[in-house]
This record gives sequence, structure tokens and C-alpha cells, in this order.
Amino acid sequence: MVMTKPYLRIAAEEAFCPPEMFDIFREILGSDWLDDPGFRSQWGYFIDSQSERAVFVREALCSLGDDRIANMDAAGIDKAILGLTSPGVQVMQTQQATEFAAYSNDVLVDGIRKHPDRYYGLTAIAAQDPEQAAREIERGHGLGLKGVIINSHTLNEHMDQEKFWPIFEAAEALDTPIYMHPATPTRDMVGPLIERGLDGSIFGFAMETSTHLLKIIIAGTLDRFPKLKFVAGHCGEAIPFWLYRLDHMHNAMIKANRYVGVRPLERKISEYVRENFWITTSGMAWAPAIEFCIRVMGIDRVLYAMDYPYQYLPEEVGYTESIDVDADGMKKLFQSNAEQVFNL
Ligand code: 1DF
Ligand code: MN
Repeated sequence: MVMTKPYLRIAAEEAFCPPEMFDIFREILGSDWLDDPGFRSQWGYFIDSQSERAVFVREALCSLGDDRIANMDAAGIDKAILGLTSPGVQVMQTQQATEFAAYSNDVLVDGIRKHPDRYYGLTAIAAQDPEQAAREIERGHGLGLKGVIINSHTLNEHMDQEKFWPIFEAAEALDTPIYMHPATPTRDMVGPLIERGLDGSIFGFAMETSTHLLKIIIAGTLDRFPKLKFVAGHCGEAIPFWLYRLDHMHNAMIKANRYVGVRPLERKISEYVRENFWITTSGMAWAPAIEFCIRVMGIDRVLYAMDYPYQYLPEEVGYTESIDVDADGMKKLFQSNAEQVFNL
């Protein structure tokens, strides 16, 4: 048992899925309509590998009961914010995606009702049908879910296109954040990564998700929806590290009028990231990275996350608590920042 402390530990990027998702994934893997080599690499492994890790992940994802809570207790986690695991509905065809998102949200709400002191949840949406997804954001909000989870690209498409605006409009109107969770990179980016095993959470996830978020910013989405809130895991998918160069080069491109798809924006890229983004420490229980992120983003913008069950190492909570931050800051990191952005 981890030592008690003067704050709650809230973990903000914790994965679950209804077991039926595995059946749907198995069907997709067995057919050839989906051109998504990253998904095939990832779920071709997780779906029935007998390795210790895959067996644990499959069982843990489907549990919203005692074993999940026992593992939270062992790590000293008081509350988990749960989201449909990657890529969730985003590899399904439109109607199935829409229906399964709603079903998964109902399963999650039911699990939360049984353990209201331990769980919060995020609304899964099928971006394949943006209008319907907007309605699901509203329905999830009405059911008490605390934000939206999107597992990066949907059928190889990024959300810098205007057709996705109904989703952003709904999230902004409800003041509910969008957790942009990773997926393996789109079919056009993933090829060379797979050869050396870099397509998944080791690196490809961050490439995909940071690229996706930057495309959304550069498209002007946050000029159109200036109060929209994004949460990004894994220390902001490395975006904080790049802010200086992003500002410099984006400005240079604008001046040179070099790309049709790169127009002047109302703010600098770093300003959108600092003002519209919150980032979590999922998978990055590493003092230098977290301290850097706090320095760049501010102590009010960095939240703890574990990434259960993909990275379940109870001792990692202790690594995170060894960072150079005062007691006030530690409470923000583990508790108050999550309470604020997710309106807990
Ligand atoms: C992995 C990691 C897979 C995360 C995930 O979804 C996932 C992994 C299939 O390590 O293979 O969501 N993660 O969030 O770190
Ligand atoms: Mn995750």
C-alpha cells in the first residue's frame, strides 16, 4: 500500500471496454475492408495473444469491478477517469460505430453507478457521423460523464476538417473537455514504423496524436471554437517540447505564404497549447519530463494519469511523487487540476 497523503490521487487516462468490442475487432481483423496496418499490428497482437501482458490487458479492460479496484488500491489510486480503449469505435463502420459508442457509454455509466466514489467516465463518440456524435456528447453529459474521449484518427481521417465541427461545437457549448487519446498512426504514416516495432505506444502513438492535435490547431479550429478544451496524455505527446520551434517555423511559413492549408491564426501555436490544452503524465512517470512540462505549461495544466491496464506499475505513483514540486503543486497535479478541467 502506498503512503497516505493530503490529496486524492485521481488517474485521468484509464482504459476499459465492454467484452463485445473484442468480437467486433476480431471480425474486422478477419475481413479486408479496413486499411489500417497500425490497428492490425496492435490488435492482431492483443486480441488473442497468450503472452502474460495481453492476457492481463484483456481481462483488466473488461473489469469495472473488484479486481480493478483492488489494483487501484495497490497503486494508491483513489479515483479513475475511464475511457473506451483505443481505437474503440473508430475502426468500425458508421452505424456499428454509432451504436457501439452508445452501448459502451451505457456500460460505463452503469459501472460508475456501482462505484460512484471510485470512477468517473468519458463519453466515447463515433466521429464517422459528426452530427450523431454531437448528440452522443450531449447524452453522455446528461448521464454524468465528464468529458469526451477520441482515440485520434477515425478511419484514417484527422479532425482538422470542417465536417467534424459539430463535435467541437457540442463540446465547447457544454464546456466539456476532449481527451485526445492516442491510436497507432494512420495508414499513410505507419508503414516504416512497423518494421522496427515503433508503431504503438512506444513512439507511434505520440507521433500520431501530436500530429493530429497540431493539424487541428493549424486549421484554425481554435479560432472558430476558442473555448474548446483538449486533454493530451503522455506529457502532451511531446508537443510542449516543440513549442518554440513550432511558433518560429509556423510564423515563417505564414510570412512566406507557402501552403494553402497554413493561414494566419489569431494566436501563436504555443498560446493555443497553453490556453486550450491540459496534459497528463500517463506512461511518463519520469521526473525530468514532468518537471519540464510543468515549467512550460504551468502547474495548473499538468495532471496525473496511470494508463491502466497498459502500463500498470504500482511503484510509478512514487516516481511521480518524487518530482521537484511543492505540496500545493502536488495536490494540483494529483487532484485539483483534474477536478477543474473535468468539472468533477
Ligand atoms: C497500448 C497502450 C495500447 C495504450 C493501447 O490501446 C493503449 C500498448 C490498445 O502499450 O500497446 O491505449 N496506452 O494508452 O498507453
Ligand atoms: Mn492510454
